[in-house]
Amino acid sequence: MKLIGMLDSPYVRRAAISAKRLGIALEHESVSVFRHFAHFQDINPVVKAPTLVLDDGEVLMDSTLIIDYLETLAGPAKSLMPSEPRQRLRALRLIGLALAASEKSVQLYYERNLRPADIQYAPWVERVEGQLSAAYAALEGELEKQPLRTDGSIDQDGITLAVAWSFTRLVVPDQVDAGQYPRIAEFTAYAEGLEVFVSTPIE
Ligand SMILES: N[C@@H](CCC(=O)N[C@@H](CS)C(=O)NCC(=O)O)C(=O)O
Repeated sequence: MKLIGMLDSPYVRRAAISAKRLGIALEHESVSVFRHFAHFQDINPVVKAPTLVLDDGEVLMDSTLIIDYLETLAGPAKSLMPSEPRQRLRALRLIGLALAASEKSVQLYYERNLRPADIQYAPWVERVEGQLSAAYAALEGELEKQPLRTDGSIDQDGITLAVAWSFTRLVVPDQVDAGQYPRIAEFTAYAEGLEVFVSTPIE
């Protein structure tokens, strides 16, 4: 199976790291949705990163759905998600917030880098900035209530959170002050030191 997309995408990176944690070997092809648009179209006409190309040629997209499929292949014993309902609810909440933070960072990045400055719409930008701050404030509050484990392992909630924070710090660093979100920053520093993260660097 081949994972298509650049590791500077938080979605591609979470899928790649999850595959490693699940013990599933994936080939990786770094194809950019912008610089290699035509080549990406040949693989997946919808041009969404990540795309997973199965050995029989079937094409799957969306990181959460790709991870769902990889989880199914790996089996429940290797799952990165808790099965106990309360713990699962919390993991899902963290993942939802971290995915929203990723999405809002992507939107701000596209707004700043793709849309010409003279047609940028300030109220939209302010709205997205507020949503991004709200997502990280909620995540910081969740970590204050209950820290994520830092015992050398990492599950889906931690992967998605750390990948989101590293991405936001890379593409819109002015939006997030590490001092304002110390628990997120500290957890991400832990995650980025793990072998699965080190071997899956942001490109
Ligand atoms: N919900 C999707 C979001 C994927 C996504 O938006 N990826 C971006 C790259 S970071 C992309 O494909 N952008 C190209 C486009 O949407 O045209 C996921 O989790 O995979």
